[in-house]
Amino acid sequence: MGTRKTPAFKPLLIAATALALLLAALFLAANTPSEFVSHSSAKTRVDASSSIVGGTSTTASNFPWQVLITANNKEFCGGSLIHPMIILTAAHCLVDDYGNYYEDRPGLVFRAYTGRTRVNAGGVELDWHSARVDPRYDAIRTVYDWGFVSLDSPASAPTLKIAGPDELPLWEPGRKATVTGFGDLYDGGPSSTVLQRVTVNVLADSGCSRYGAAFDGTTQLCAGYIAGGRDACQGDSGGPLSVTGDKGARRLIGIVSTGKGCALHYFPGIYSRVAEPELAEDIQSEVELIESLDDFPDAYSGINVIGSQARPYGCAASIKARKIAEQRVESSERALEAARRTGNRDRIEAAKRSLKNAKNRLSDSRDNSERICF
Ligand code: 4AZ
Repeated sequence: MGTRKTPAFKPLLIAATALALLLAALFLAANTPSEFVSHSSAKTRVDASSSIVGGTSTTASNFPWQVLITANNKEFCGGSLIHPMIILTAAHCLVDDYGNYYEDRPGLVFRAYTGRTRVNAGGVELDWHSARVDPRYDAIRTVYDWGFVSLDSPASAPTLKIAGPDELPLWEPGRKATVTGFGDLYDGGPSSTVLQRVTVNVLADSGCSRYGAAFDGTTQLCAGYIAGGRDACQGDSGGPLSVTGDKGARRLIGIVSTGKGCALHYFPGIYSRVAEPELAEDIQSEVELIESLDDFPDAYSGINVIGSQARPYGCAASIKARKIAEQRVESSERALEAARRTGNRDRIEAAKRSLKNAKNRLSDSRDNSERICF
């Protein structure tokens, strides 16, 4: 779907828009609902590209907040349960390019599930109430590409919080993140029957420089590999880009949004930048608005969807290692004092060498925990 959004395509898009409107009207009049879905879903409205490429099969128990959204019982999009009564997904999974809600189209039935390892069996259906997208969503530029599905009754699955402002180290460029979904297995290929996961690198904006002005670093996050090979693809849209912190903390840092093809060299995936503190605050406000508009019970109102205090994976271990290194320095210092009291030159020299080693190790381990924790 990325190519469609490059500036070169804009004049064409305007002409195509008029034509598409006309065709859509004819199409709606002439087609059955199931054909309609297969031609208008988030999965097929874009250029040839795929879902999770280069990943491995996983199970819903590893990603219990993963949501599968189906349209007329076909895989349509992913999502994340961020609140017991709210799914966060991509805006482009909920509205068409003119801002019309798919859920309002006659003959189109949307369902959402958690707990599905296989695309068409198991799990729990969520009680779909109403879809709403961020008012700033722009289908041409794919900015602010997120929206919400409120539920009529709370889901029992655990939620995934958005990484908070004190958790920026979890997703700075260079960190590993995981993207999951039932999307296409390769560019233009079939979607997956089993939930897939793949590890990608969080990249600086410069990693998406080949997209030119089509990449917007204020609302989009670049993640994947410059070399290609592993990526989200069509049908993964709306699904979570998540990170694992220490003590098993999991956080949402992005939403599968767009890209040029899938897993192509120089074209990493583009995700909605939901953990950027300002944007996360916007999402929190939107959640609060939905809680009130939809009259959620008190027990499901005022819920904080933003996490705090999670530390990057490996930080706790690196701090333990540093404390041990500190103790080694202290005991080496005591050993040196003891050696000096004996007056034995050889013993003093040996103790000095081991103190020096211990200090070097402490310095390495301080650098290591700085690198991992901050
Ligand atoms: C899509 O069409 C799509 N490679 C999603 C993600 C990516 C490409 C396309 C990223 O929904």
